[in-house]
Amino acid sequence: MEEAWYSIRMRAAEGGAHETGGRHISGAERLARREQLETYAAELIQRAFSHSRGESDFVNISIEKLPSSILKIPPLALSTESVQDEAEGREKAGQILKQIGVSDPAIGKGLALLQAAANYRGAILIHGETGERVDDRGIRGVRVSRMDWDHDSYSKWAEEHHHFCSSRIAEAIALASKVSHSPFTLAELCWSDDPDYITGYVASPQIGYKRITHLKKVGNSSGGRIFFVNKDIDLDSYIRYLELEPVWIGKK
Ligand code: WAQ
Ligand code: MG
Repeated sequence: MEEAWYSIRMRAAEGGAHETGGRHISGAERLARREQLETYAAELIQRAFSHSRGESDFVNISIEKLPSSILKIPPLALSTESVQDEAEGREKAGQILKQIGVSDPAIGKGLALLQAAANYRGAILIHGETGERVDDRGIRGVRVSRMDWDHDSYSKWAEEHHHFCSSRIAEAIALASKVSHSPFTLAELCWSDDPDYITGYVASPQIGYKRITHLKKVGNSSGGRIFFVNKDIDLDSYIRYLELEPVWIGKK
């Protein structure tokens, strides 16, 4: 019998659980073998309690066994745009999104939403043409889950990209690669909600994972993710893919 894979996820908040109004502190998702679960759970607990956004007093860890066949998709290609400050960075992000085909109103809306977002644990989905929000998840957003790097592929990738080997970057590329793989995604815009991390990115199938060195000021706890979707979107199947479809990132 083939050995099973499990999805293990963590979400942590301060001031109570997310669902009772707690402030989102940290979250993470991994795929693991049965014998790795204890180690991963310990790492995730450690992460929940040592975060720059605050002191968690609610932590939820969930584990689910997955079906045996798991889709494998390649990582987006990485590149970096160096900018002087967040004004230049946001201008640059806007230019890149426009080039991908996102409309001016949708770009404006996306930037404004992220600037004001301080407590989302998931992404905000907006229409790439009208700029209207298309999901109904309120301040929770849509959490992309059940993805991880294939271990051998990650080791190779890390050798080729040794300046970029942090777990933060690895996780962001995994997420962006899964999101971009959907035909309903036009582009993604992200910067962290962690006050000490100011580099963000724009991603799409055509431009890959494009890092932008400043998208906010140090000390600012606003941030999040915007998925710009195209006009053919089937919302239910898109959200089902993002939340539920297990995906490995790596070379086939
Ligand atoms: N699904 C949907 N949205 C998510 C997920 C997820 N699995 N994980 C995080 N988010 C949203 C949520 O609103 C978070 O508050 C926000 O994104 C930021 O998450 O140098 O560190 O983990 O190349 O703080 C990108 C640049 C760093 C890395 C992004 O995001 C680089 C980052 P964080
Ligand atoms: Mg964060």
